[in-house]
Amino acid sequence: MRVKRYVVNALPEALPMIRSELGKDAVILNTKEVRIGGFMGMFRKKKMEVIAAIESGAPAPAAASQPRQAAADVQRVVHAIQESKRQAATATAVLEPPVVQTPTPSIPTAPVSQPLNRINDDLLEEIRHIKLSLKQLSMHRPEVDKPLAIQALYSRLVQQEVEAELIDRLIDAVNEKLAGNPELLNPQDIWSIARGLLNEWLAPQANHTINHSARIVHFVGPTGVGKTTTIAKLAAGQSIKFGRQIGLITSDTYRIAAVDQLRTYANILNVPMEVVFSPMDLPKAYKQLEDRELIYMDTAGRNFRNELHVSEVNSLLQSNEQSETVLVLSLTGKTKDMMAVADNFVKYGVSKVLFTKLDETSVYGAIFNLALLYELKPVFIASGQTVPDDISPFDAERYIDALLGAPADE
Ligand SMILES: Nc1nc2c(ncn2[C@@H]2O[C@H](COP(=O)(O)OP(=O)(O)O)[C@@H](O)[C@H]2O)c(=O)[nH]1
Ligand SMILES: [Mg+2]
Repeated sequence: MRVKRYVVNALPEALPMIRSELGKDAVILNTKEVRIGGFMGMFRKKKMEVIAAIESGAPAPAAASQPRQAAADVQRVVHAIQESKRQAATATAVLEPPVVQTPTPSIPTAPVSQPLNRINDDLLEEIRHIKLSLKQLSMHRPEVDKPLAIQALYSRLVQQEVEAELIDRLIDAVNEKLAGNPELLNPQDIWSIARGLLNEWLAPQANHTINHSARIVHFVGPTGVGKTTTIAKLAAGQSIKFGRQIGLITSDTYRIAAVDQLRTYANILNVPMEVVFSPMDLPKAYKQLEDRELIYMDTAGRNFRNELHVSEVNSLLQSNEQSETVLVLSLTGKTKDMMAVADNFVKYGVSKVLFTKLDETSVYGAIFNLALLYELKPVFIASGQTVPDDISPFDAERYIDALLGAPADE
């Protein structure tokens, strides 16, 4: 058996070295973090030590690898993983009984210094590591055989946190369009094809606003996303610009400050405000505000990834009149969390979403993800703390431009 030690910054770096020096059947026996260099024990660099081995007599490594062989690399490592997995299973005889008794040349015999179980544990741990690295590798280099402009588009969308399935769908659609026009391979053309497709896909969810016929509009969403501030912005806009008779209700009685916050805006705007502590208080509040044309209702932010909280807030949203519920989400939130919250509210028939804090991020994928995957219609985008100015209706074309950014340099 040939054993070699590699010291690298991260495991994926070692894979091509191992492959080219020990061949495709090499296996990783161990990895550990080491610190090297430095001065008097300071400034030492964190590195990873990788021990790889190949059984003597295994096929020699292939000739020097081509520069653009990431896909082939991936294939080989997957093969190595499968072999290692099979070995681990066969050696422990726990996962499945050995079927083939003849030893495969790719699998190293256990070094005498380590007990077999420990090696198997290490191997399994390693496999987990490699799988993760491969996933990351394939996330970032998925289109190795594709033109650079397509790769750049892919990277842009990954960086914008567009969901993987939507990226794949878009890249396929762009490629389909290109099949008839292979000369359109420069970034400008690719970007404009992508822009066209994204606009087309977003169109059913674009150009919507809060229902004009809704007299009561509820705002729901996680804590701190900007519900109260948004209500103040919209109420100010409606009453100052359009002279509409607005009324406010808050059910956010978890925090005294939350009631005071909305009351401050109500006082500034000179509009009446009612506080409700439970669904039973609602009829009285509506009665008090019966002369109002439009009522905005603020609610308490909760952990709405928990469906129980969603059903709880939903019980507050009942009314006999035309009403609508707007889910408020902050663009600074994590896409996965937003999707979990959206999923819960969509079940209760919510179809409008309002995004806040555009000014605090340069990652916009969440809007597209929620529109395409949950059919949520973005109605407004808030982009700052100033009441009433920092809010505007959602503009799909501007949004897609921001999402795609400028075409990559050629
Ligand atoms: N940067 C930025 N901050 C915002 C925006 N909307 C609200 N905020 C701020 O976010 C914080 C929480 O807002 P608030 O309305 O109390 O959130 P709520 O808990 O959902 O009612 C406050 O400091 C707001 O000023 C926005 O669009 N951009
Ligand atoms: Mg609030």
